[in-house]
Amino acid sequence: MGATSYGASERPPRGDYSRDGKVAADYTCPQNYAAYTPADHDTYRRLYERQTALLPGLACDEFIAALPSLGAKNRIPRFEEINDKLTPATGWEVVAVPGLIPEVPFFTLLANRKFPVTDWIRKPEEFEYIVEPDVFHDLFGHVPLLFNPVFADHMQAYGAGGLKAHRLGACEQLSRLYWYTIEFGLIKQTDGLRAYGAGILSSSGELVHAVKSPEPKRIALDLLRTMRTRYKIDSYQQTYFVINSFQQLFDMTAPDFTPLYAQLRSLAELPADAVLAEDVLVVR
Ligand code: HBI
Ligand code: FE
Repeated sequence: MGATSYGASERPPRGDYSRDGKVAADYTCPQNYAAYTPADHDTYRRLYERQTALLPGLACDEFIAALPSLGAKNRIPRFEEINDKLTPATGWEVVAVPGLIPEVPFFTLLANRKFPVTDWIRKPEEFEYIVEPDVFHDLFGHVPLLFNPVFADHMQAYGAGGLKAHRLGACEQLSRLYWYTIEFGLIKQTDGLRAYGAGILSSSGELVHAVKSPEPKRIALDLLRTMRTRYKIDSYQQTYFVINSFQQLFDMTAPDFTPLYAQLRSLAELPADAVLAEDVLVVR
């Protein structure tokens, strides 16, 4: 492959990676707060307002409980304002990056409890959909659950696991686990299915689709099954994987994955809409 991979695609990412020499070796940079226009702050306000109206009955309880810790609703928050609360809570720190960054720097930041947040925001005409993560996706989608101690520990373990996967040449498999949990995961609550994945929680259309639509398959999370399953980056998921709790996700992913990567080498990859006889289907 050769080309640095940025998330799920090889094309050079959007964003200014030079920043007049202010991008550090670990890809972090100062949040360019002065660069935000009134339209940028208004885009954030409108996205935040629309998304929070959708959350009841669709977002998991832990997310709804933690969201107010994100702070400002009617403007893009300053990252240090969030860190004033986040770091004492779970030791995590939001750090600004110019956009998608290569896998090893990404995993290294997570392993050190630093969550990379793209600091630019989509243009008003991209209000409905944007392919690459912007500040709204990263802050609104990912940061609230970093206030949850069990999820925060899982994210740090994921980063450490990512560095090991890189050494073993298993990043593609592990990125599927990331995709189907941290980005597009569902959780079963006593009062029904809810979303915890950032890609779902930050999308108006997919939040309803993932939790309520009869179309997609919903399968109990199984590490081998999930890491075999390819995903799409520019359409709603055809399959969602479901956990019973964050503790279950943490416990399932705590052991060393080396034996799993060995098993995966003899198991065929699966299309995003595959259904296997052994799948434990979850009903809405
Ligand atoms: N970079 N900034 C940023 N944010 C991500 O979510 C991200 C990334 N680089 C790589 C990546 N995600 C995925 O490929 C992970 O599976 C590694
Ligand atoms: Fe994301």
